[in-house]
Amino acid sequence: MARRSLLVAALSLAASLLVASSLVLNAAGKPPAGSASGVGTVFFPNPVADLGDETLTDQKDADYAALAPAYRDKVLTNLDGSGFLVGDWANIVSETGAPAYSPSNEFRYRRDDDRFEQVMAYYWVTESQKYIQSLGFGTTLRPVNQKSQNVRINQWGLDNSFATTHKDELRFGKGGVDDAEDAEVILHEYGHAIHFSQNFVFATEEAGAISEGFGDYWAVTLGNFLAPTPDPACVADWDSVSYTASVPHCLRRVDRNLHYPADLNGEVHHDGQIWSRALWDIRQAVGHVRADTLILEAQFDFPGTSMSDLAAATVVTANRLYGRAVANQVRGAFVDRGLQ
Ligand SMILES: [Ca+2]
Ligand SMILES: [Ca+2]
Ligand SMILES: [Ca+2]
Ligand SMILES: [Zn+2]
Repeated sequence: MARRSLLVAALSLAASLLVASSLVLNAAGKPPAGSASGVGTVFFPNPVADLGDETLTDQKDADYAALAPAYRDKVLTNLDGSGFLVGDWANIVSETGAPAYSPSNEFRYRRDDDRFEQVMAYYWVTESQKYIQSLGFGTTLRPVNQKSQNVRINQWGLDNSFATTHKDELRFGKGGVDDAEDAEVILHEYGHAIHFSQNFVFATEEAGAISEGFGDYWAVTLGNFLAPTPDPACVADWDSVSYTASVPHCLRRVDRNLHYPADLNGEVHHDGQIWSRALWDIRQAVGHVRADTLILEAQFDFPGTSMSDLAAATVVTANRLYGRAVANQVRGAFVDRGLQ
């Protein structure tokens, strides 16, 4: 046994030397950022939507048999080559469990291992930024949150993930289903990070509602681009099994028939559903590439006034980017909500 484990150790040392020597070192002797790809096991976007099974429950973070088909291996890109989940577009820190570490960049864990959520956060944050850049942001258009986003996973008992400007950090808690086990929760929070990076001013309740609505929309637009599911308008199908009784389980939806201003009730997440429905209708009308480009472009430097103000700015942006026909479709979606 001892001889065999020595052999294994020697082989793995040789393998890691091989990996190290294949990296091009820069002047500081460190591998260049974004030099490495790897593989990680993730939910895509979450087990309830992926498997179409509304009976799945948290079961105290157990890795039970019905979840097995929901684990998918995906390529992790833009890693910095350190062996940690750190790279061009995401920097993952965890206060629960060990930090995921793999010199060969293989991050295969299940949900009962706290490192699984770290992989989820790295994958979905990185894919968000890659998608944004694929639309032209950072090349033909201004960059949007084009940096390594800090993410912290902690033991916080409340079921409430949040983005904070103070530390420019996304945080994911562990109430009910661990928040970062649902890609749509990660994407929602990344939506707030997008707003922070765009100098979006959170001056009013309506500005807060727009940000919540945009976060829900971001969860749905990117979730359904990468990982389409049969009920695309349902947000956080998996996280919400812990706190919703009715089926389908959804934290919120982006296709509710709410109107401005009659349906405003002063709660930002609720009111945000007016905004997210408008964005969803724009996406249905003009497709996700044009919708996401014009929506992101219109949000820069929003002074935090009202939903109708940002709706008007979005129509103007649509006209500038794509012409009158698309602008009229965008206006129509806002007219349907009472926002134009
Ligand atoms: Ca977990
Ligand atoms: Ca949760
Ligand atoms: Ca969903
Ligand atoms: Zn939010």
